Amino acid sequence: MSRTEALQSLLLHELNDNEIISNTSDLVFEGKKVTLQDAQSAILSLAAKSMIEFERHELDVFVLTQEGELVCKEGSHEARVFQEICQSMNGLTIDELKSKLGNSAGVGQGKAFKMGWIRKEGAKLVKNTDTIVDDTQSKLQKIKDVGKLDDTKALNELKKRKLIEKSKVVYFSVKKGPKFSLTVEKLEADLTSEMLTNGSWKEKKFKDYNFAADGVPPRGGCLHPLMKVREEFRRFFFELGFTEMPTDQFVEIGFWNFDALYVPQQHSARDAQDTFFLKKPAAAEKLRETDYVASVKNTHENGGVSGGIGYRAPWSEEESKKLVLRTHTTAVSSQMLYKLAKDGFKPCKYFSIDRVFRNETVDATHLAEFHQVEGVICDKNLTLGDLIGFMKVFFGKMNARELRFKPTYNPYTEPSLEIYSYHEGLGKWVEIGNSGLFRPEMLSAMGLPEDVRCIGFGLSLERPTMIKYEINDIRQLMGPRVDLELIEASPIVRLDK
Ligand code: FB9
Repeated sequence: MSRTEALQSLLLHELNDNEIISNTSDLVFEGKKVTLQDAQSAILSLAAKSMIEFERHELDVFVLTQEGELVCKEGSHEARVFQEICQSMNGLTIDELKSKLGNSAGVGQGKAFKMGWIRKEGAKLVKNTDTIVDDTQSKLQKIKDVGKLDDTKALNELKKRKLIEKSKVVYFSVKKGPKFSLTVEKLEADLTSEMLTNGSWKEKKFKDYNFAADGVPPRGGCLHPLMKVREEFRRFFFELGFTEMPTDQFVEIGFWNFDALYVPQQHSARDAQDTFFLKKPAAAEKLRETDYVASVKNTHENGGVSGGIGYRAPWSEEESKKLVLRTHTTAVSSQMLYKLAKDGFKPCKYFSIDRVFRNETVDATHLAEFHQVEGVICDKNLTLGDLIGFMKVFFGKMNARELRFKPTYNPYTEPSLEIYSYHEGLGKWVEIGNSGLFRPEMLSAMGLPEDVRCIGFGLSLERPTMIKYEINDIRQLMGPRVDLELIEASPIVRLDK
């Protein structure tokens, strides 16, 4: 018999003997008063079977504080002071009292004085009466027993002395229900296939179906904070007239991830310690855009028609056919720009926000993958000024107002600028992005008109998300250590607020 069943049978027998139970907390079970929880668990299921009916009652009572319990057990501070003084032959000094009673001495002697139990004689405290009655203790005992005291003055004084405090007592009164019996019928909650096959369901009693019961609330999905911030960025881009690039393919050939972007085949970014190369299949059978491939080869080797001198190194088609996990979504931008050249140039604005993969050592700010946010703007005769101007508009949307630009190097843009903004919350300048004008070597090889200029810029999704959600370890945001509660509880954020 489980504990609840034992409690239920105690209740039923109590009812059987006394018709009603006026206060469940008077019941004793396993030698102790029945707790509210116990009573509740036993009562609810019996009531559900209409074997009993019950009412819940709340009572404001006084309970002893920890100090109250101490005084109740050992006597009031003033009484203990009196006893100490009595035990001493010729009275005690305050310090002697303190050494005997600790901080009870202070409180106690004050009260004992007021009660006229002791008096001062020189430096000594001596008794001023022979016997005392420790009302405080007895009153506390009374309160302990019945939870109340019909002497409000005393109550307020005990409250003031923090020996008692108000508390709420909840208890149930119970009476027999229409289906009262001493034995609790175990009602089946489930009709199992086994009951059906062995026919045992015929003699079983089943719980009534509670069609009103709420089902288990469906654990609705929730957007990961990164996806919430991604929606913010998508909103910004659409508001600025950008078109989203298709980024649903993580695997690219080196040609689009590197060569089309004029990244030299000897560049360290193309080494396995920076890039994830696929093993099976390791390379594409062939490159489709043969003319374009030829002009990329030409440009890498001697500058092609870009006006540049190229890298003066042999360019290998084999190398460019290798399959990689894209290291940046710029691998998609290169394909969109080539398509733009083939379909006939017209001004355009593209953006992408998706995963990129870099073979980096994982630490609090780096994972082997992150989400790149990238924008590309193409039009005739765009300048560095246009780039800087647009960065102010773009980052202005997320309240990054005060921007600073620092020249940097990317293989596919020249000039290139890192963008910094002063972050009030962090109280420091934060690098919030990277940008540049795509190199003519890249654009001319695609066949884009000579006066077309393309601005490119990028940042990560993780950084702004970590700042917005005050997450300082990127592993709390992505990966096996993510705390799902945190994800579910994470509110929608507005980057522009
Ligand atoms: O996100 C970055 N910083 C950042 C962005 C936003 C932000 O909060 C917003 C104001 C509210 C806070 C910080 N960075 C780019 C800067 C640094 O964090 C940098 O250390 C790390 N970078 C990543 C790459 O790390 C290897 C962030 C990632 C990055 C870097 C460059 C590009 C994209 C992502 C790019 C590009 C590009 C350039 C030219 C043409 C096309 C694309």
